[in-house]
Amino acid sequence: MTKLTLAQIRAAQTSVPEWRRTGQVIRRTFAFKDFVVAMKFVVAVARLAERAGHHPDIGIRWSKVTLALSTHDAGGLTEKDFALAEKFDSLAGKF
Ligand code: H2B
Repeated sequence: MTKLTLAQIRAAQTSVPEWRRTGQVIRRTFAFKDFVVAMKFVVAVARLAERAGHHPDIGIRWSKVTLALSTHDAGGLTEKDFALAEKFDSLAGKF
């Protein structure tokens, strides 16, 4: 996986507008009804991440889950991060 250029990152960001970028990391906070639903989402995120072989950093604060993506192996953002961000967006719609 090769690191995306800034122009490529900006183009990729248009497909995941709810994700905010800070440097070489993209992040989105998802809000749920309560802690139990948030945890169910986290388990589904874990399954998806294992299948993809790519794993987000996960922050849990009661009913809110923050996912952060970056490709450590490449030292920056890659297509993998944006592909996974899109999958997490559609996954969240099911909760
Ligand atoms: N997840 C993320 N977010 N970045 C990586 O660089 C990464 C990963 N590398 N999951 C993977 C695992 C790698 O270490 C293994 C060997 O596939």
